[in-house]
Amino acid sequence: MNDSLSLFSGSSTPETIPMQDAQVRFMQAFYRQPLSGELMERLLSEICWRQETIILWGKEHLQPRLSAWYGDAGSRYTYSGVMLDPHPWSDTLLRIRRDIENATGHHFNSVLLNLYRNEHDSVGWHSDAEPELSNAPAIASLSLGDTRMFRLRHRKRKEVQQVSIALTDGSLLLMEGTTQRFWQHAVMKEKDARLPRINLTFRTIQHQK
Ligand SMILES: O=C(O)CCC(=O)C(=O)O
Ligand SMILES: [Mn+2]
Repeated sequence: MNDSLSLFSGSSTPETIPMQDAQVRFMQAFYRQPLSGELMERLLSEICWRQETIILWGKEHLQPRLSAWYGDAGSRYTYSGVMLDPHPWSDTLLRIRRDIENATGHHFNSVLLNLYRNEHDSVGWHSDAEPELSNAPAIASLSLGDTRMFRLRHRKRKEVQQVSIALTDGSLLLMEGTTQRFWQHAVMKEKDARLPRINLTFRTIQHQK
């Protein structure tokens, strides 16, 4: 098994994470306290959080986290058998989207939010490669609240070292180009206690119905 590579940075300017077959940039201090804390509080109370049931190998499971989908009307999204019609943008989400669009130069028409309530919540290995996204999607991932480790592994080349990035409060991770095609990512359960964390992944749905 590969040792994972940990990358930490105190930088508020984007740094490129050196990875083969992937284009990943990270900005640790995209938002700082107290603004990041205010945004977290607003999202905790404003968002229509739900625990979805997903179907894996024909069996129903409760997702080990809460989630919600917001975006332009018509940006319907299917995720592990869950069909999500978006809620309309809130003022808080529009403000965050504007800041992220200004920083990245990408336009996003939807956002998937995840709430990890404690150390037991997680997301398993996957790529954001649903048919509604383009072949080379840009995905901007904002983290608020407690730090969780974001792990990446190459889908085909086992000899390529895994990457672990500590997604701290206020940090922004941008995945572009071939990242989803060649790499999977996950946020594992933790052994030690964790406070709530919200993650927002801004995406562009291609085929609007
Ligand atoms: O929580 C995270 O940092 C990642 C979430 C994620 O990968 C997803 O929602 O597709
Ligand atoms: Mn993902």
